Amino acid sequence: MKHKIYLLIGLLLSSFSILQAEDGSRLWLRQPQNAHAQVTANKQSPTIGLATRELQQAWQGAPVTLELKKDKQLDKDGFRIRHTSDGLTITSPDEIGLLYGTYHLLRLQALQSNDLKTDNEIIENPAYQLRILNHWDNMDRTIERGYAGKSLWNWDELPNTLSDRYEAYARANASIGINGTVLNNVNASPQILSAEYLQKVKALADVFRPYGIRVYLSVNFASPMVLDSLPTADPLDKEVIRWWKNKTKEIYKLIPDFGGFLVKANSEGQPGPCDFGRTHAEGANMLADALKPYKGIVMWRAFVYSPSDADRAKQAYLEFQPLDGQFRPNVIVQVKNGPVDFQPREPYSPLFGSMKHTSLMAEFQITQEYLGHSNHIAYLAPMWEEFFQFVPATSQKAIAGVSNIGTDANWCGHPFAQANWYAFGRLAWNPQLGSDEIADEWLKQTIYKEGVTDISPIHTDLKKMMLESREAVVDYMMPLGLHHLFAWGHHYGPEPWCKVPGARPDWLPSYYHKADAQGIGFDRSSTGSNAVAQYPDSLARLYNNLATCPEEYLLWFHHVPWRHTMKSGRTLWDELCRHYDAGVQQVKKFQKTWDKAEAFVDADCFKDVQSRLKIQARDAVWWKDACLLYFQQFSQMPIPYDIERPIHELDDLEKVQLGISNYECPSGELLNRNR
Ligand code: BDP
Repeated sequence: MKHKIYLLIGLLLSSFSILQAEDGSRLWLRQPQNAHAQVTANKQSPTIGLATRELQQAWQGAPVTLELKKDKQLDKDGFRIRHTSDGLTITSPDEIGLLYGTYHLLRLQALQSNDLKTDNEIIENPAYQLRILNHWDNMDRTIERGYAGKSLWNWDELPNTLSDRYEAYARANASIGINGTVLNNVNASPQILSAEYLQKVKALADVFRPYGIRVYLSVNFASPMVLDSLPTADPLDKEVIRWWKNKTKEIYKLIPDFGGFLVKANSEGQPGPCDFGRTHAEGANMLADALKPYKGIVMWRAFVYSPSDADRAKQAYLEFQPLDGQFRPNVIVQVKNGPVDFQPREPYSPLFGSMKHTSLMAEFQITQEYLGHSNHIAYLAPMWEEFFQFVPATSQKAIAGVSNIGTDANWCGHPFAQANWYAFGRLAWNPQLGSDEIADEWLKQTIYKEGVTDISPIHTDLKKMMLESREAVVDYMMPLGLHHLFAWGHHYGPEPWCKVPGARPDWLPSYYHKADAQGIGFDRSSTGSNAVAQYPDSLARLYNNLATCPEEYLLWFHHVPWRHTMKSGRTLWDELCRHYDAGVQQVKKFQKTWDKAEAFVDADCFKDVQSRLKIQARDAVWWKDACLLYFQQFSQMPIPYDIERPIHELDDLEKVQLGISNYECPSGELLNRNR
């Protein structure tokens, strides 16, 4: 009898854990934890202990040996997995490499990969040494451009209370090779450097350390003035230099492996060295000197643009390129992937390749500020892959992604948004991995419910949906090189007409689309702002010529007549209409694909994605109608008769007001979701 009760309790508990387990909180780490693998290691340490435990609990195969050993073919984080007479051996020169090797092995197991079956050795080294998440988390736990709940960091409770989520966060990151985290927003509060907060930061760093995650902080350049009332923050001032040296010392005393500082200076109202007549290099170098004794680094952002006459797309280059060669070796200039601002599609930033004597790193945005927040499916690996075609990983040692993580049970809001966190980590490790392969990995590890053995009826379609999703967003929001048509402030819906009295012109969509009776697009050719000249000659020529400019960048580089003949033989106007409509039709197709997935995924996840796709489908129509009806006032041309007609009045769309925490979508419905 007693046994039966235990059995019943056991069953209840296990079914409860299955129920619990399918809320997305386990991310891509859902392997059963009931294995009893035999694991030995030639050294003990907290990190090797983690690797051992992961394998013991989840590895279903032969005994594993963890071998810490120098190996000419392996970088610090690299690893080798080889078959031996008594099982498998994972080798790495560093204990963190053993943990990465462990997660790699477990991933191959989850994917039932053939790599495991062969006797081949696996050798992996990361492409980038520093693979960093940037959190835009504020001290009050709001997240700038965050759509998945509050900040994970509970500053009020730290350092005494440590949420379980901190370790889960570190583990998830380590499992995909991420090895750094900038805890706070680039629009940084000086308070983060106060003695009180540094204790809290230390507590997080202690949790993350065994997982190989180093902590970095965004710093406010005026911190010495705000925290200690210094009269200036001039980087050449002796007191200021001393202040930063002391502050850095204080940090390293608490956190000996602290990574360094991330700085947004003289950008969008943030203080910086230019306030004191100094250059970005002088500002960055002062901090770099303070960090150097501890091997810390400065990541100095090149996201700068001022309300000047110069085309905004040219400004980062104009300001930073002349400083090439002036930065200390431990400064890395952090450049957004495109020259404007994380748009659904941008050409790459011409700063890459033009600063031969400066370390640069790319900044991607994982959070979908400009791609439908956590309401839209937009798998971003194809966008990053596009970037790597122009900017190979070999040219840099670091890469950053602006995180999309928050307190939501599934971490990222939209269940598919997790795939972007995953893809960022995997690409930072190996940019050669295709979007397809990464989508395949993520889907198989994450999305199918337990007990589903045959995914073949749906897997290819789901993968296709992911792979096509970013292009669909481009199509229904901003095709053919259009950019920044977003509504003021929240960057969610369309507002190509937006006028705000007294606003900076470069904060208004008309600055970017320049629609008029003749045509549409920003002339950045040699007859216009000449931004093309910032690119290497061959590309500059390609982009400069209307006839050769790739159509996906056409309206980025050219102001094009409405009746211009496109490659398809259609007019620009017709082509534009077709792109918008294609985007809408794609989302409707995604809805059909997803509905077919019902039997294969958890019921709540199914409903969640289904309802977000409804929002996305409505939003896509809203975008299409808003942009086409607005631009039609200039083109004066009919929307091709074979495509779906608008269902909105332009007047009504112009009245849509989007609030911060909820918004009324054009159907009149009040949506309130992760805004
Ligand atoms: C823009 C965001 C803004 C950020 C800024 C930045 O709208 O919230 O502060 O970038 O990267 O995309 O500094």
